[in-house]
Parts: sequence; structure tokens; C-alpha cells
Amino acid sequence: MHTSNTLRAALDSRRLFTAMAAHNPLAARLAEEAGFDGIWGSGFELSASYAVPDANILSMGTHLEMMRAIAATVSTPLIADIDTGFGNAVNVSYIIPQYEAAGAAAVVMEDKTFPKDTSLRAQGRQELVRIEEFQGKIGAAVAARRHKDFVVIARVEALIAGLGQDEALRRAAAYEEAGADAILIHSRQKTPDEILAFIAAWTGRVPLALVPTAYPQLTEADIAASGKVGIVIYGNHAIRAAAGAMRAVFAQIRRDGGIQNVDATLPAVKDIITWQGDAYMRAIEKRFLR
Ligand code: SPV
Ligand code: MG
Repeated sequence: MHTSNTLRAALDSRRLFTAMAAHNPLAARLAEEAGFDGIWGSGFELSASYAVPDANILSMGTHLEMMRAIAATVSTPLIADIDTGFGNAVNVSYIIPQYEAAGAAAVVMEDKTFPKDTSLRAQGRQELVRIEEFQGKIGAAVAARRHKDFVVIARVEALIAGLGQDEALRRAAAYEEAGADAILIHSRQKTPDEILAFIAAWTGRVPLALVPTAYPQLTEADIAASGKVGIVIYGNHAIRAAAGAMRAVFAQIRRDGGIQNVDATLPAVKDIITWQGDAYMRAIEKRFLR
């Protein structure tokens, strides 16, 4: 079974699907081990791991290669963040089969102009394309998929751009009409009110997807209770955990003048060896090395 079948079945079941961000295969493996239903192939995380802003500084090829590496490592569905689709509807037609071939189960494409600016930055440059143009990009994505269950998620940035609920609802309905399988509605308000108002007003057939980074008080139980949200994406918790932990450990080693105190606080080298997939390699050795 292809991972897009798994994701499609989860969406059809209306059970909440949980996706954790990953910027490399190790993070994806740990997320899978922790019990998340899938992986979010976050552009923000990958950009941060290259120490550049999440503003189409990295090429599509860099993101695609990371998606290939992640999909080769985990067996849970990978939802690839393709930003604005790296161009117009023509570009989208060409990249969707590449993301499918890389092993993604879904893409999320947002209705901003290329090059985008990141959504959660205060005073970011948030410019949206015309509704008709984005409908064309969704149509191109849907027509280009090779596997019928590959999931195309349209992301509405109207609330991020400060254009209000009416514009967000108008865009979401237009994107559903163009063939989107789900609508990701994004908000950077510090309380969930804006998102809850959108959910209450949403009368479309397709499920919604949320990224509750800015309003972390909204739990999975709250989200599931709405009955309209199919996916919750934790957008940046892998890179924040990793960056925070590295910073603290590096500072302590400098303070202590050595690794004598931090050592016991870190995962053991044998843990890393396990997460590298050592057991798999040893089984191959045993079977084939003569
Ligand atoms: C990402 O993780 O790259 C996202 C989510 O697109 S956000 O950063 O909140 O825009
Ligand atoms: Mg992104």
C-alpha cells in the first residue's frame, strides 16, 4: 500500500491525523517512533537547518532531495511543503510527479506570490496571488498526479495577510471547487479565536488542516471536537527542540571547559547508532557478507 492510500484513508475516516515537522530523516524517524501519524516536510525547518530565511532562498531541488531521503526512512505518510509551487501552474505540473516519485503522500501549496515570505514573522511581506490563478495551480496539481490517492492540500494565507474571514472563506471555497482535497487555513493570532471562527463558518465538504504554532493552547481534543479538521501539523517543533538543545549543550561545554557534565545528559552514542538503523545493516551483513 502506498503512503498516499494511508493518508487518504485517514482523511476519509475523519479521524484527526497528526503530522510532526522534520528537517532530516533522523528527525522523521524519531517522530515516527514517538507515534505521530505522519511527517511534515517543513520548508521553515529545512530553511532553518541551512541557516537561511524561509523565503524561497533554498531551491526546489534541495527540498525535493530531503523529501526523498525522509520518505526512504519512514513508512508513515510524508506531507511535503511545496511553498507556492515554485512558480506558476506550468511549474506545478512538472513538480507534482517529482514529489510523488520522491515518496511524498501529499503536498501543501500556499496562495502567496513567489518568492514567498515566511508566515509567522511579524511584519512579513504577505502578498497573495489572484484566486483564479491559484485555482489554476490547484487544477494543475490535481491533473499532474499519477496516483489517484495523492493528496493535494491548498493553503489559504488570507488570515496571515490580514485580509479577514470573508476573503479566507471565499478563497477556501474556490480552492475546494478547483479540486483541492483539503484546505490548510493558517493564522498567526496568539489565540485560537480567528481559527475557531473560520472553522465554525466553513461549510465545505473537504477537511481542514491546521498549524497551531501561534495558538498552542488549542489541543488535539479541541481540534477534533470541531469535526471539520482532518490534519494537525506541528510546524517547527523538531528544529526548535534541536536548536534549543544544541545551544544549551554548547554553552555548557564552554562554561565547564569540557564535556564532563553534559555527557550524562545526552543520548548515548549507542542510541544514535540505533537510530541510524544499525540493526538493519547488521542483518544485511549477516545474510550477505561472505
Ligand atoms: C512550515 O513549517 O514550513 C510551514 C508552516 O509552512 S509555517 O512556518 O507556520 O508557515
Ligand atoms: Mg512552509
